[in-house]
Amino acid sequence: MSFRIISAAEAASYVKHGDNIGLSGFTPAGTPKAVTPEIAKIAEAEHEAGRPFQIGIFTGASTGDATDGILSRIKAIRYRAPYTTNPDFRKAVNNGEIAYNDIHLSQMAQEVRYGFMGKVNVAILEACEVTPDGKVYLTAAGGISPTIARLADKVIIELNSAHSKNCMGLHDVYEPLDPPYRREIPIFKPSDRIGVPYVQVDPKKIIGIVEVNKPDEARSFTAPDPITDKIGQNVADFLAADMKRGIIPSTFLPLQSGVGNIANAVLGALGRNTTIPPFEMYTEVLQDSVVNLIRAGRVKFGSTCSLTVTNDCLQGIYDDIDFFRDKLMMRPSEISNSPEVVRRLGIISINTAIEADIYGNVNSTHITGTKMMNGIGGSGDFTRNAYISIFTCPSVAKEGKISAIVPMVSHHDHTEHDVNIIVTEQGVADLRGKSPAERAQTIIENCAHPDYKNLLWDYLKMASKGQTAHNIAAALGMHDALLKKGDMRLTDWAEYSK
Ligand code: 0RQ
Repeated sequence: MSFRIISAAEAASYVKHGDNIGLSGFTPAGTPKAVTPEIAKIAEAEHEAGRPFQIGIFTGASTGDATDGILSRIKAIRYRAPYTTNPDFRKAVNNGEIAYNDIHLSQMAQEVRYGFMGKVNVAILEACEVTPDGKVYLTAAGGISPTIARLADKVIIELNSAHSKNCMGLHDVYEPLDPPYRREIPIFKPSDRIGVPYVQVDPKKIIGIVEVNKPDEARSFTAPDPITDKIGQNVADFLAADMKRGIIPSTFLPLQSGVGNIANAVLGALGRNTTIPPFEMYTEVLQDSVVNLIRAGRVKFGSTCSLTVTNDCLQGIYDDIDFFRDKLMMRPSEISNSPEVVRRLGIISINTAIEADIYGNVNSTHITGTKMMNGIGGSGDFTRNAYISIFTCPSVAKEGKISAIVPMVSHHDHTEHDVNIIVTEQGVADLRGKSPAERAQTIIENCAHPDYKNLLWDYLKMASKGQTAHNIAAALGMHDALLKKGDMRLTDWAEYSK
């Protein structure tokens, strides 16, 4: 079957008000970029004509400005799941304009299959190659593509020549059956290949191919600063010490690491610490630092959902594909983030907290309990199932006005039952095997910023005893001080003991 070449505008015309669109990609990597701005133009015209036009978006993780940015600015998004990082989308969510369902990334494909979010009307997949019998070779991410391609009524392919055809073969596409027929996912080491290198789409559903030449909307990283460097160093030293005392096997264990500047700095530090042997990654996003470590022989293999790298770095992989082909693999998010596989492989997970409380509960998503930052991403998939779960963050934010260590988190993403280690630039709190009282001592002593230590010790003194000591009236007092006085250092516990 030969497919029609259509314009992005024609492709967009198949998307109707009230539809749900499914997108390939995971982070801006591999996300379609040509059709969504055309959908935005239709929405704008419809709004000007006084007619409603809003859609739902199902995707792997965050997208770029060409999707979440453009569509949220013109109020064309009714519903979206999961993770996103776009500042305009964030504003719209926090203004109550978009129904945002922030779920674990491993669950996205299966919740779409289970029918929790409604129908997929149109799937848009970015590809580097399509064969006449409907084999779609994805670009820089696995995401939820196999599921949306199978469930959608119509499929649009963005054939993007900015991605080299050398990407063919880097994917391992596997979609589990749903219960009661689900079997084990047969991955026993990060490099195990269990599927096929393409997404099979029913050719009859492909309404056309949009030819595109647009690089991924990749974000660049700020260079590590002394704080992120120190956090990275602390993580590397901690892991090296755990290996020395036999908790981590001498062959080491596969690592997962989240996105962002801290994650990039942590990986850099791990690479430099040569007491840690060359290791493997079983992760959801792979950033530039890991690609450099593969080149340096410090990372032996990277299983990931996406190549969330800068465009130069991606081009470097494509140019050097003979070197990278047996060292990299991309998987759909329900496999890269599978709790079953994470538990089996004994992953060491490293994710980022917005704040942690003195007992080890972690908030990764909400500012002062109400405003969405990005979302939970895959951090929960890995944390609860990890061999060792680590959270990192600077001990203070916003020039010291905010402490990342608080008496009680203002929103819960990861509970004290799941969090093993907290690392700030101040030090490392090892919570394993400890009671809540012991955890509080360790976290305040090792992780809190000196400006906040006494405030936290004083909180503990005024807390009523129990398995988990708290003063319920004062537990969010530091957040209250931030909201009322603009600085957590101005917290006055006396206000709560009246
Ligand atoms: O604000 O942007 O105005 O400077 O949050 O913080 O320190 O630059 O760190 O870029 O790694 O982001 C948790 C948001 C951290 C991110 C979070 C402010 C701070 C700054 C960014 P500015 P940093 P990062 C991977 C797996 C989700 C969970 C996860 C994230 C901005 O890492 O979304 O790891 N993680 N998922 O000033 C107010 C606080 C704050 C604060 C930081 N306590 N109060 N503002 N900030 N702490 C994702 C995937 O699965 C794909």
